[in-house]
Amino acid sequence: PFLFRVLSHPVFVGQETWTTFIDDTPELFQLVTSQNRAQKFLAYLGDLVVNGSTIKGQVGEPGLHEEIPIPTLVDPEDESKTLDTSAPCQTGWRNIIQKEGPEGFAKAVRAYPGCLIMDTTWRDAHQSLLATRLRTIDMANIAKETSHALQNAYALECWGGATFDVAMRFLYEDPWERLRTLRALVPNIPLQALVRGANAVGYTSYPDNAIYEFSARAVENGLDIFRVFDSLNYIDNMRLGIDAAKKAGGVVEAAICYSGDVANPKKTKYTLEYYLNFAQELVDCGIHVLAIKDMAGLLKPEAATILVGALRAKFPDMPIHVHSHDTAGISAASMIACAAAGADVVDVAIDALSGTTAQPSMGAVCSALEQTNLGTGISHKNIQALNLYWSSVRQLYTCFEANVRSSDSGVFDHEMPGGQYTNLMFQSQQLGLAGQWKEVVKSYIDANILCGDIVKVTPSSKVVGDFAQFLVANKLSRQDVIDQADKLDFPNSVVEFFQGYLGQPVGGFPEPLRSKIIRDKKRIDERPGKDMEPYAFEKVRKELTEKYGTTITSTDVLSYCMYPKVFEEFKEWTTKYGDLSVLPTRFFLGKPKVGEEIHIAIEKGKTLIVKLVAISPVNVETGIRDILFELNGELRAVQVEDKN
Ligand code: 3PY
Ligand code: ZN
Repeated sequence: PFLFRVLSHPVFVGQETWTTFIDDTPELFQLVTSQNRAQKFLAYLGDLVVNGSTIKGQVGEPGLHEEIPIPTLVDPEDESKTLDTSAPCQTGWRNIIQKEGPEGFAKAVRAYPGCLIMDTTWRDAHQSLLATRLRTIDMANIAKETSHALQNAYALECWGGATFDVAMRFLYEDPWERLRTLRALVPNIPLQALVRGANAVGYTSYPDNAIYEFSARAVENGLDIFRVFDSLNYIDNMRLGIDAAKKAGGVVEAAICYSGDVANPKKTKYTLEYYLNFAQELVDCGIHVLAIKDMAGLLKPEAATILVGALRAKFPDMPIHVHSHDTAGISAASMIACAAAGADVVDVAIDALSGTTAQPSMGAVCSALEQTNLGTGISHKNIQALNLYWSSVRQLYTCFEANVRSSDSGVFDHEMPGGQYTNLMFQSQQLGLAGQWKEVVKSYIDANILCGDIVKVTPSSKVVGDFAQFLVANKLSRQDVIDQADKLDFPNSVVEFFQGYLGQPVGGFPEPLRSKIIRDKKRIDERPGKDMEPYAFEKVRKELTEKYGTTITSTDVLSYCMYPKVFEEFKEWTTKYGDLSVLPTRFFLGKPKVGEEIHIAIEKGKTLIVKLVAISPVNVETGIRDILFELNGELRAVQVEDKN
């Protein structure tokens, strides 16, 4: 077939045989010597064509192989008219941040008569459903329309959490570039990030100056709102994250991570009183917004009414923003209860990326609130229009679906955060062991009890997850651990947690278990990053510049500071293939077909058109295939080793 296709291609008409035309037309086969950008794209595409995608976590091909049409929006003032979305919308809540600063913004949010929404589609929704694999291009393609449709949104959550790590590690994208891209396309809606307090966007403590530098650069690159949390609700870690975000000029949303059930008198650790006291400590830090971060989706409507009602009464001027997950299937009802109890903002995700372990559906929550006096100011028709786009995107990313198909009220018992639930479920499905999930759940509950019933969210949730897997693998019961704690070889993350490397858990560490687990290792009973040496940004920048050339930016140094190894691999990849973030996802993850055209918008007004022309048979001696492309009408070839 190769011979036939090549020879029937117009350029080759007249060539006699496959074996001579390479010799006769060497200019067509200048193999990957030129290191220009286009050639790097071809190198990637050639590899993809021959060997398939190497993106980690991908199972199979993308489920959609057509271009996704961009929907038309209606004018919310007169829905019979269409809206011009050729340029981003310029008006929205960000104008208030820009004019009146974070305090003015907080006042305006508090004074808003309805309930606002934050859209989590660009961060938590795909982190919870699609292993955080959503690429920048699929957000950017709908960003202008989003700036119009969600003009009245409080914020778009688009950064932080696991997206920073995953963008670099698995998608080979620069997370800072993502922020800049989205900022340019959405000038009017505040952009929000989830930051892990003293852990920023990592899993461990960093030196204080790294947290300050990170926050300052985030604002400089377009971020408006920081949702700061600590995975143990440890106030000393929180103070650092809050102060850094504040000094950077951001809106500081400090989050209470929600565990237990305030409506259940039998749950005595995380009580209403506990939350009110913790909230007071946060408010005393001079925050702008108070968030309730229900990372597992435990907050039932009655508890929501109690908690939000009490916070509202205690802090009448403080905007309250609530976040939940729909794992049990109750979160839309809870968000409506929160709004009724006085919350100013609730989190939702576009319908197609909502539900189960993600946030409740935007269309559902907005429609329900519209029938009350707490309307969100978002047009239902336009939500539907955006959703059309996102239902196609969800299909495109089927290769990262974890197949969590239903609600699971078991979450009220095991309390796994949304993203972790999907992750662990996926792993146990991959292992193919029937009953494995039940084991994981039981051990997760046991591990949490052994840790002292802690707040579970990244990174403390990882400790409990690792501990649970350790229990499953070694067939250990809770009692076994207690009996053998001084001899067992615990996972590193568990030992470090007990040492105090994440901070101090609510109520302290369980003893004597702590002492038995950490033995003679260091014991930390204060903020773990407190005495860390400042990060040597300038020195590192010089070293990286020497290693990679002159293009090391201050944000590169931060990426390296948070994730040194991941950054190095990212640089290696981009040296080889260039910046592939502009490659449409169906050609980043899936093989193009012969004859198919790929449009790559490399910069404004500059599009490369690549067409796969032919794939040669494998050379049995070298194991190499020649892949022939047309690049803007000119033939180019690349050689690829067939690894199959
Ligand atoms: C994260 O830290 O990534 C989270 O989403 C916590 O919920
Ligand atoms: Zn979440």
